[in-house]
Formats: sequence, structure tokens, C-alpha cells
Amino acid sequence: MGELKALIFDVDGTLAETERYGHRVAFNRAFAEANLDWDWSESLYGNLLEVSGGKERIRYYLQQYQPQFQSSGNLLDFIVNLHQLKNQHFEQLVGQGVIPLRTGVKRLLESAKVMGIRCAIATTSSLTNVLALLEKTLGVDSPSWFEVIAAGDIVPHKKPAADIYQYVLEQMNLNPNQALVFEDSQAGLQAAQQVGLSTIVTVNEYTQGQDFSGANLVINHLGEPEQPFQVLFGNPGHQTYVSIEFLRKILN
Ligand code: XBP
Ligand code: MG
Repeated sequence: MGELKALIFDVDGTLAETERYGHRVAFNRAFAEANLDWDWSESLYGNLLEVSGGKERIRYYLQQYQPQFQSSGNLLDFIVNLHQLKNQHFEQLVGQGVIPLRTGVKRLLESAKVMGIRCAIATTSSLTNVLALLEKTLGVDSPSWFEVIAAGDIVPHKKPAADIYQYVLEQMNLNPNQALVFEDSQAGLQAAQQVGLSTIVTVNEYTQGQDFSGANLVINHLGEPEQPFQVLFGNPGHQTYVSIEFLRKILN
């Protein structure tokens, strides 16, 4: 196979549990501020997560759950403004420190840095959200740890389309067999698979029932030396947490 040169991370659900306590809450705050009586419960949000992208998700919600709704002006402008408002609320939540990184994420990123493994981000989420999360959880210089931060509307089609992973590989001048992807969702896995990238899935409550066929390993989190991961699919041997050495073996 290939020699491990880079790690590519999804953000929402993978670096941190941003959806339930971050984006969902921020959407509801934006709705209230815009005098809309919409409320996205945790279970409704689980259904809405089938659609990647906040703007796309609002549009889908209108079609499916509020078919009578008429915006005062142009619908696209309405959605863009509402989404901007939601992202402001998201940044506020992140700033309050209510969204920690998932188990093992900080350790793995720091060892990648030390060992000269290049890192990148491939996310459907908006760039401002990503930067806010990184700066709050890993420090103000942490965006520079990532050679490429590919986010939101930078590509025409969001996950499960392959565009974002194709874009990252091109920017880094890498072949698919030189990098490993970290994802939490089926849509993210599909996007990575379509360009031939090996993928480790760390599930969360929203995604644990999804189909992860073709993933190299499916675990509950990246683990720590003192906090072993649980394996849902794959055979990590005696390994109990994700380290760079372990990832090298996966790719080989
Ligand atoms: C994340 C998304 C995003 C976030 C919200 O998917 O689909 O839409 O839910 O962020 P992934 P925005 O983890 O696969 O990247 O509102 O900025 O889109
Ligand atoms: Mg995700």
C-alpha cells in the first residue's frame, strides 16, 4: 500500500461533538432571534443531519416540515442570513468552552506534529466555525497545524460527494494511499471512499447506527493509553488507542 504522509480530519462529530450541543442549539437560538417558532429537538436534528451543510439543512427543513412557509424576501437571502446568525451563536457557544475535543484528538494531533505527519481538515462546516473551535480548544496558533483547511462552500458539492477530499489531495499533492481520513458519519465515509482514501470512523450517538461498510476501523473514539477505545468493526490487534505507529500499520 502506501507510506503514511498525512492525516485528514472531519470536524463536526469527529474532532468534537459539535452537533448536539453546538450547531443544534445555535440553530434554535437563531430561530428565536429571527422570531421563528421552529424548534429542532435532538431527535429531529438527528433526521436533519442526513443533509450536510447548515444552509442546505435549513432548506431541507422548510421543504419537509414547513411547506407553507413564505420568506418576506428572496428565499436564498433569507437562508443565508439565518445561517449567518446561527454561526454567530455557534461561535458564542464555542467561546464559552462548552464543546470539548473528543477523546484522543489532542494527543493524536500533537504527535502528528512532532512526527512530521502532515495534517489537513475536510469539512462541510463553515470556515469560521472551524477556526473558532480550533482556537478555543487547541490554542490560537492551532489553525497553522493544518496545511489545508478545506471548509464549507469551497467546493461545489458537499459530502457525501467526493469533492472536498479530492480538493485536499490536490492541494497537498498526495495520492490517496498516502493519507488516512478520520470521519464520524456515513456521508463522510462515502466522500472519502470515493477518492480511494482509507478511513477510520469514530462513531457518536447520532451516527452509531449508520452503515460503515468499507471503513478500515470503526471505534467509539480515538482512545488514550488510560482509556481504551471500543471496537465496532475491524481488528486492531492488541492496540487500544490510535497512535501514529498504529496508523502506519493500517496503511501498509
Ligand atoms: C457537518 C455539517 C455541517 C454542520 C453545521 O458535516 O454537515 O453542516 O452540521 O455547520 P461534516 P454549517 O462533519 O461531515 O463536515 O452550519 O457551517 O454548515
Ligand atoms: Mg462529521
